[in-house]
Amino acid sequence: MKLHLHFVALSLVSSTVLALLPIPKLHFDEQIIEDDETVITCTLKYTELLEVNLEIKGNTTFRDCKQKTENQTNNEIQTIKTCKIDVTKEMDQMEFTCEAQFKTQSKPEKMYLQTEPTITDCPDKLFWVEGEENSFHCKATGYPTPTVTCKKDNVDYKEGQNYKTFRNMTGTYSCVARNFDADKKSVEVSVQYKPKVLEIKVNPPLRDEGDTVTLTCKADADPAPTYTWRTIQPSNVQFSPDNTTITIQGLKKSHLGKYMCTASNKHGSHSLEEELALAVKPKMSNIKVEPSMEVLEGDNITLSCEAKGSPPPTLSWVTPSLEVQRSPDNRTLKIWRLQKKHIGTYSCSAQNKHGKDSRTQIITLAVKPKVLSITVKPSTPVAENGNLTLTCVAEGVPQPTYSWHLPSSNVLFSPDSSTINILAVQKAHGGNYSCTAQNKHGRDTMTKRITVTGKGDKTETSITIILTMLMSTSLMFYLS
Ligand SMILES: *[C@@H]1O[C@H](CO)[C@@H](O)[C@H](O)[C@H]1NC(C)=O
Ligand SMILES: *[C@@H]1O[C@H](CO)[C@@H](O)[C@H](O)[C@H]1NC(C)=O
Ligand SMILES: *[C@@H]1O[C@H](CO)[C@@H](O)[C@H](O)[C@H]1NC(C)=O
Ligand SMILES: *[C@@H]1O[C@H](CO)[C@@H](O)[C@H](O)[C@H]1NC(C)=O
Ligand SMILES: *[C@@H]1O[C@H](CO)[C@@H](O)[C@H](O)[C@H]1NC(C)=O
Ligand SMILES: *[C@@H]1O[C@H](CO)[C@@H](O)[C@H](O)[C@H]1NC(C)=O
Ligand SMILES: *[C@@H]1O[C@H](CO)[C@@H](O)[C@H](O)[C@H]1NC(C)=O
Ligand SMILES: CC(=O)N[C@H]1CO[C@H](CO)[C@@H](O)[C@@H]1O
Repeated sequence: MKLHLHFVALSLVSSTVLALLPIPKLHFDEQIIEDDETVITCTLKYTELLEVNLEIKGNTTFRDCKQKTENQTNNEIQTIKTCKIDVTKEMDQMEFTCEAQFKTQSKPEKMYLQTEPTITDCPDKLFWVEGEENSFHCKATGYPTPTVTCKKDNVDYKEGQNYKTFRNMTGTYSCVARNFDADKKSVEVSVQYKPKVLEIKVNPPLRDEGDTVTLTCKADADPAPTYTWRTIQPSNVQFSPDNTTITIQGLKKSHLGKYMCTASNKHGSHSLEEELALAVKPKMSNIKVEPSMEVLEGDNITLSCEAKGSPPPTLSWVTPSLEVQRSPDNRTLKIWRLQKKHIGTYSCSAQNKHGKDSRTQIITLAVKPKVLSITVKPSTPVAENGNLTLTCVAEGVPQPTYSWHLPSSNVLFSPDSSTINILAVQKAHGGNYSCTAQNKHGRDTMTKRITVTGKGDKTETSITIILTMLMSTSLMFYLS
């Protein structure tokens, strides 16, 4: 039982091996005759070319042994070995074998030793140009082949890969070659870029004819750019040694216009244009009112507003009522048939990009004079030699002025002439006193009749003018 099992196992091995390894086969000549020579042939068929050495073995002497290999049509390769023997009587049933000695060989493979990375070819400094594609050229030796990565600000850049360059890539990178070990090197990258003109600064910000004006061009570039200008009057402007600034002494109208600054470096150039214009804050003169700022209802008036400045300021009005007529340029404002709602404060503002100025004007309602009363103290009739005061009260806007028509000129006037004083009234002072109040809008008159009565004699009157100054001399004037 045990033996049987062993046999099965062996046959299993043998059949597996058979599939893998070819077994040579021995052939004898068809007729083998005593004392003659015969050829023993060994063949080996296989699907692949094997380096094989066939050896025919038996207890005799072989001669003329030959081995050849030929390709069969069915893709088999056949190796044939033939040997000759001289047949003797004793050879009957002699056993022969054919032994195949194979020699097979793998493809040649190199043996690699594990070696730590060493950065070999890695420049200390790299100069890149913005917008282009660039890579770190950091080669390293080592086995397994190390990966090389350069890092800045937590961003990794792989060796050999191209990256679009931005100026923020300028800086120090730590390049690491890594397999089972690591090698480090720091690489300085500086990114250059073509110029960009950021601004042309005009100084002073506010400028008028005659001023000294500078235009300064500011550009960002690496390497630093050179500057050139296209100017209005090249003969009349001075360039700074580095061409960043041009100076105009005594600004004239002919200097005004467009100036262009160009900044260039080896990577390109960029230009910016700036308009040189006068720049003057608005300055206004007072609002003019025609014919008058005191108005009567129904009047037609015109308000006008003037402002200087550069660029020419735009004008705007704030009015008590919207029922006004503006000129298209807002310089004048007309009010037709003025009403009470038009009374109030008018303001005109002038504005340009450099500033603002404004003026206000109050429009008041004018009132024609009206004499309200002439009061007499003491009351009439007036006794001779007594003192007499007449006061004229009138209304009107503007305040009216007073004038009198008197029976006698021997009176004293108050400074505004509204009051007259007579000291020691005489008969001649009797008569009609007319007070006239007047302003530019009109006049009004009221008359008061004064009767002087004598002491005892009712018809005779003597007049004494007492020249005593009752009031301060500076406030009074005396009419003789
Ligand atoms: C058989 O063919 C293979 C390729 O098919 C060739 O390399 C080899 O030399 C040939 N051998 C002979 C003996 O012709
Ligand atoms: C660098 O600048 C580019 C473009 O402006 C931007 O896309 C990128 O995120 C920036 N990189 C870093 C690390 O700041
Ligand atoms: C300044 O500009 C002029 C032309 O505008 C040019 O000829 C000159 O070389 C420039 N100078 C410098 C220092 O860039
Ligand atoms: C104002 O103008 C109107 C129209 O022109 C006219 O009829 C009116 O008489 C004018 N008023 C005054 C007070 O001038
Ligand atoms: C005139 O003034 C008004 C406001 O008061 C403003 O809206 C308008 O733009 C001004 N017109 C001009 C030509 O400045
Ligand atoms: C009149 O006024 C004068 C000066 O003030 C005064 O001296 C005199 O007494 C007055 N006469 C009368 C009658 O009041
Ligand atoms: C004074 O006025 C009255 C009427 O207003 C008049 O009758 C009289 O004649 C006038 N007297 C004088 C002296 O003018
Ligand atoms: C193993 C074997 O058979 N050996 C024989 C080989 O042949 C010689 C003579 O030719 C014999 O003596 C051996 O016994």
